[in-house]
Amino acid sequence: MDGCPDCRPLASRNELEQVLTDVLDRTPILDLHTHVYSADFGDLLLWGVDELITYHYLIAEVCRAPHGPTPEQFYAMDKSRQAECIWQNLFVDGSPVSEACRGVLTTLSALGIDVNDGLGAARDYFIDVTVEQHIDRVLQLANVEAVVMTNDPFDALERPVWEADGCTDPRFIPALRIDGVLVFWEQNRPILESWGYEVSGQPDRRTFGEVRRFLSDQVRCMKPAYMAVSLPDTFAYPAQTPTAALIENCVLPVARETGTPFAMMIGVKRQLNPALKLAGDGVGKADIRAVETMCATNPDVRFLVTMLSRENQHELCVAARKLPNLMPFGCWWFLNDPSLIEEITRMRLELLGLSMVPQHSDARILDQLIYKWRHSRVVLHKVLTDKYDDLMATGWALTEEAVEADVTRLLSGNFREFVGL
Ligand code: FIX
Ligand code: ZN
Repeated sequence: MDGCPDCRPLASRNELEQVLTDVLDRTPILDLHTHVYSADFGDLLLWGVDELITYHYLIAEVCRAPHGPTPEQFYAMDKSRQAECIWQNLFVDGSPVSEACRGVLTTLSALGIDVNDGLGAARDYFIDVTVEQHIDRVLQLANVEAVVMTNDPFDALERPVWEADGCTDPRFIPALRIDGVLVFWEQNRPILESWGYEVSGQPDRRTFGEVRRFLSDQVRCMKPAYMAVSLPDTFAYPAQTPTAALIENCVLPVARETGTPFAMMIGVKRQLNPALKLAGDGVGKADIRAVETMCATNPDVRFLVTMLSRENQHELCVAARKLPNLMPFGCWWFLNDPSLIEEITRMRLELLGLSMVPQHSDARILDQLIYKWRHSRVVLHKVLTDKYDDLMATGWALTEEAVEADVTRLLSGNFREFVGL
């Protein structure tokens, strides 16, 4: 270890804290689930201050404000007026202490905007900014080397992009989103038929073959890191449902044949309040047996799983201890808050060590990558400091080199290795 500064054991908690700050800041992230797009996808890529402020998390919050609008009143406004309404109700009429409000401020500050100068000043910043410049600046400020998109083959705005040159920016990695088949089968089956896939109403052997052909065609076209679906809290597997039948007869065979992992995001209580539209979904505790059974009976398929309910987190960790083809990931949606990220990350490190992916951003607006990762890095720092301090207390010689290797695994390496990137 002589002469190698990174190989010398760290001498104290103070030194550990400094090393962790430095390593977490400089280690680039591969963000494994987002709703952002490369510039190839045009208006599908949301960016800028009005999009940032009208994020659906803040729509739900403004409709609770003492003098806030009803959902109907809010959605009757144009985007600019919506942003002003949110700014007035959540940032002026009260302190913006919620995670989603704080995120707006973290992002604007990082861009060099004085958040005390109001919405107008923030808008002025964006007047001369191009989307290409902003992509470069946001990824650099967030230290994100690549993001995985959410690519829906049924999205009318996306399809022309894939029929042309597809995604040309290697920093944006495709993911094939298949809710359109697994969750909205009845609605989309006629569309599949119109594209030349002979799919009947009831999923039967012929239909399964044609759905497999559709999925394989999409995998060939997009070259996705994984196939993904968001499933309700009531999801059951195995089960006598179209979703379970399509997973068993179509998704899993294609995952096996193409070597494409399957990502499940489980626990949404869809449209708890339909008036809130995209902001109207809730959360429910799901049945971990669906995950356990699917992973246990398909050991040759790799599964990325995140669950929306806080109450599912411990059993997901225990299931992952038993099933090496199960990779838990992220603190999703209503769990993406410092107190819950801390609880879940501590639990995962204690039960799974480094064999998990602690976080994803789920960013819907490009700018959010800045705050979602700055906030998560702070919590990761807090948890890793305690865990490494406990390790050092045993006499273990912890080096900066080891910390670097661990943090790289957590922020990109585990995902890359699991999906074969
Ligand atoms: O299904 C999903 O990908 C969810 O993440 C989204 O539907 C959700 O609206 C979201 O953005 C949560 O953060
Ligand atoms: Zn998402």
